[in-house]
Amino acid sequence: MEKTLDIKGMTCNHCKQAITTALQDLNGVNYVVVDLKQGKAHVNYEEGKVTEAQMKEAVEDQGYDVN
Ligand SMILES: [Cu+2]
Repeated sequence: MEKTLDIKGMTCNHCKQAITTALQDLNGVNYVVVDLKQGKAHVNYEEGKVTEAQMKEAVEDQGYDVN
C-alpha cells in the first residue's frame, strides 16, 4: 500500500531526515520518500500492520503538522 501525507513545517534536510526516520521506525512501514519542496511524505507500508493515524502521530511527535 502507498500513502502520501501532506506535512507542514518542513524547512530543511534535518526536517526531512527526522520525518523519514520517524516513519521508517514504525512497524509495517517498508520505505519512505520525503519530498521537502512539496511538503509530502510518500509511505509504502503493509496494510493491517500500521495505520494512517500512527503515521500521523509519528510525524506530529517530531513537531510537524499533517493534513
Ligand atoms: Cu529543518
